[in-house]
Amino acid sequence: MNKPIYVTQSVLPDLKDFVPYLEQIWENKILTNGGPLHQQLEKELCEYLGVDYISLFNNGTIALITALQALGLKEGEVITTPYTFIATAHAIVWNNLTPVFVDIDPVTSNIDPQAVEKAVTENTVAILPVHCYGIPCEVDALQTIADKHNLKLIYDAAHAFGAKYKGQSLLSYGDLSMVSFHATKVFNTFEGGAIVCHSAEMKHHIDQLKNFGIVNETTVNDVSMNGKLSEVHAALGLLQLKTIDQTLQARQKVDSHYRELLADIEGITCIQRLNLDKDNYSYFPVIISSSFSLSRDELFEKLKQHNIYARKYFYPLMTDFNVYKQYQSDTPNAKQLSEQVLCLPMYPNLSTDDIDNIVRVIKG
Ligand code: T4K
Repeated sequence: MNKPIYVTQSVLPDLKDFVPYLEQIWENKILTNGGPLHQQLEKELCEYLGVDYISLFNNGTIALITALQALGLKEGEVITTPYTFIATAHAIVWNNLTPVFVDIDPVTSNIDPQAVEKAVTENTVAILPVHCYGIPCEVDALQTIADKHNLKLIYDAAHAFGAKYKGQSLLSYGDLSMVSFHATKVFNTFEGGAIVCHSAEMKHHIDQLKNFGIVNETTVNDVSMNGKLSEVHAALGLLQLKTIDQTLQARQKVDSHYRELLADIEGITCIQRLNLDKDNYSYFPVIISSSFSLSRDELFEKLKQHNIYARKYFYPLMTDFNVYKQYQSDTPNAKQLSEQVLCLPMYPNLSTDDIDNIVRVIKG
């Protein structure tokens, strides 16, 4: 491969289409603090996603930290998955809460509700599942457990923008959902993120929390973050939203082309994206099992030699990072998947020729 192919490539609109937005910002002199473009993006996202309330953030991590704070979780255990990006666990610990890592369902790669149920103790205050790769968690089973034990349910839906499940946005489940608009995500605002919630009161509370906890000039109710999204980022979001459906269609083509070419390779399994009403094709994870001629790590290196930069999302497991070793638990499914998974390049502009070449290298 002459040019490097990375695991993803950010989607960007035509620069000339962005200029009028910048001119508007330069004219208004409103750069942040919930300006007109920020408000417009919140409105358009609610319409596009079919959700009632959304609060924009400067990134998904601050949004997730704030989501836990917004639910008043001050101490106790939060049950979560070890098979995720480090930010999921960081959000728990930033809130002085204790992460409890339980195993995943090896088919969906998401937290196993039975393992969650078993891990509930009198100290449990919340469940924090991840819709890994944009594949839905078992939302009904998790909600039942949360209701039964009076727990908060917060979804890390960083990968789930645009996905629909059981007739509604995947972001609409649980008490709160966080989504990421990072450069590497399906919908990006360079950096950015949001919390989806279900009442005007909660949105108001979250909006105060993302603005230092300020209520008015003389009152501050909480010790919280500056989580605001700037007008420039909001402007980009408005522009990206215009082409999001084309973006998703292009991703779908990449996904099906890969599946067609990889179908008959012994030892390589594409993770199934089951039961979605609308998929966003966030990632293209494959499992490299022992019947393949190379190990996962050998294939990773071989692809690299051909200038193809796949990624081991999510290896190491959270509990194998030094900072989380103290929370070690027995999660054999998560361990196995993290040792076998490889996310192949997946982005709308990945050409059919590039996919053919990637698969040719895999086939060796
Ligand atoms: N929860 C979950 C489950 C998450 O996956 C994430 C983020 C979060 C929470 C937190 O949300 P944010 O706070 O990020 O909004 C990336 C991303 O930085 C991170 O957002 C993402 N998950 C994670 C899974 O992946 P890296 O360290 O792998 O990214 P990096 O810089 O190696 O980029 C990968 C490839 O993407 C590059 O090789 C090329 C391409 N790329 C990257 C950047 C930064 C672009 O095309 N343009 C770019 O601007 O973490």
